[in-house]
Amino acid sequence: MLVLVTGASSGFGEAMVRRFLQSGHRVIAAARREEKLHALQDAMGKLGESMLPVVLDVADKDSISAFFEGLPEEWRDIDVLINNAGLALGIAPAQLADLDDWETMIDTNNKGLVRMTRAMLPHFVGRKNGLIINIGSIAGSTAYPGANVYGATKAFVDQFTLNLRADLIGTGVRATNIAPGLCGGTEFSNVRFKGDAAKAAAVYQGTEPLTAEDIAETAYWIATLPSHINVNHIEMMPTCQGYGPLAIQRQ
Ligand code: NDP
Ligand code: 8X3
Repeated sequence: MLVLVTGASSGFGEAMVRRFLQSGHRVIAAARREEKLHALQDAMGKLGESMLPVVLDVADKDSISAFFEGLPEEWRDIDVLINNAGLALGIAPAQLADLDDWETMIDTNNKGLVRMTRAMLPHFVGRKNGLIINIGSIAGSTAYPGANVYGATKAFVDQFTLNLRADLIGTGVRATNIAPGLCGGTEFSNVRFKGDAAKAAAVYQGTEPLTAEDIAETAYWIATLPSHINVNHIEMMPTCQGYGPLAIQRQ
């Protein structure tokens, strides 16, 4: 298989690159931080020869065009697109949130994902085969304080995936949304709290969260299922995570 992973420079994306390479597949690893992609390639040793690191900013239309135009011929017959690049910025209530943060999340988690998908679809439909794995979140279905636009971007990812299923019926092209809950060991909370390491670490204190490897294993399982099976949606949480009561303001 040839797999394209966005957001491959850390966290889930990096773990996915490792997982697919370790099982003998080829991977195009895309992200903005080129040096991290090259470090990953070096760390993979001989397997790194099956990895193509490419700079890509999914929030930038021109970067996406340049990415696809620049792919070498032998790296164009992509089987699986994993739309993993994404981020949360801030946890402030909506009335205090930074509008630029909101726009960055929409540009990355939604516009970027949609553009990558639209660019790949003619290829997948033309060859009657292909798989799109989108990385959503439990924040797309469970409201919590401060999730405002981040959660909404992930709800978009879920419904977009299901609507892809509706449009792609009969084409042989599959689509899945993986919606994880609390997952540690990635840069997610460092990015959300803008480099405040103490705040980021507190999120996982006293928990046994999911790991990036858990998500990579799930993506790998979906990608290696027989082609007549489409997993529409998977929601996964660590055992230590559950649901709380709805908030009620009492007089
Ligand atoms: P990380 O911050 O570790 O990884 C995010 C990746 O996305 C990085 O490789 C980053 O690379 C890349 N990225 C961010 N913006 C862009 C952009 N504009 N263009 C291209 N790449 C970009 O976080 P995670 O691995 O935890 O998160 C991966 C995905 O999983 C995200 O979509 C996140 O919302 C989702 N998720 C995370 C959960 C968690 O608890 N960790 C739970 C549920 C979902 P670079 O900066 O080099 O571009
Ligand atoms: C990341 C999981 O619960 O922080 O999408 O929103 S959560």
